[in-house]
Amino acid sequence: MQPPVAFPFDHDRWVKPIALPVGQPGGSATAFNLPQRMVLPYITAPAALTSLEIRMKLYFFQQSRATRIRWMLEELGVPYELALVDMMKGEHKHPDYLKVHPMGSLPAIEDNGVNLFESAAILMYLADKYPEKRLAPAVGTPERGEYYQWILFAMTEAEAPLATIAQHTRFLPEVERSPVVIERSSKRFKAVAAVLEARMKGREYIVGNSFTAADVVLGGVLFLASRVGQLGDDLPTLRAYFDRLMARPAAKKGYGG
Ligand SMILES: N[C@@H](CCC(=O)N[C@@H](CS)C(=O)NCC(=O)O)C(=O)O
Repeated sequence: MQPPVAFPFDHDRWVKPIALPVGQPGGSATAFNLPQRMVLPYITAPAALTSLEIRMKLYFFQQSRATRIRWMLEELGVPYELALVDMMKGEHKHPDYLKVHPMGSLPAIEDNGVNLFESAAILMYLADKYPEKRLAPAVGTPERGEYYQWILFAMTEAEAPLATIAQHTRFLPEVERSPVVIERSSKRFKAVAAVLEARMKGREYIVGNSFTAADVVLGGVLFLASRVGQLGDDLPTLRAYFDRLMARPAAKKGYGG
């Protein structure tokens, strides 16, 4: 493990290094708006890599969808650095971060000059970028069609009501919360979850016979479902699938920090 390097700036305010064993993918945690020259010395990467070879920056906050991207990067074994955006302090609305993500949302990545946001888009991009890892079915195959189908189903049909429930149970001011909206969204999610429960019966993965980025997308959505109390005992197959996904070392890294 590399020891942190002392810097001539307010270390506690801006930099929270995440120590990673040498030889493991992963990288430093730095504030998003630090000049690059200050960021590079923090990188803890496989011994064979120099810091200059790390090109993947993930804008990260532990309680956000950025965890799914970290999970994916860990699955891929791609070296990366974390640029911490403290949402509790409102750093995601900082003008510097708005240049990265025009909505001021997480996650976003910078990959060797390519700036991307939208978690599912990032996951699909990463799966395609490293075809040798086989985390996406080949283009033009039936499995590829199903891959798109389940990713979009997860993001639009499943995550939308869950995000609404999260807003009305956690994030909105009390006066703006609506039990009616929560009830309606919960009903909608139940219908969606029933489809997923039926799909997963007798299956290990959501698409084909192997783990793909679609499992990361769905795993991330089910993580949200579990957090807002929507992954109940009435969904035993889905819960077992979720548990299997969360037991993966890469997922533990993404969600455990
Ligand atoms: N559809 C987007 C949703 C992004 C999103 O809403 N992220 C949350 C954190 S998980 C956020 O940044 N919320 C604060 C905001 O958008 O102002 C994605 O999947 O990337």
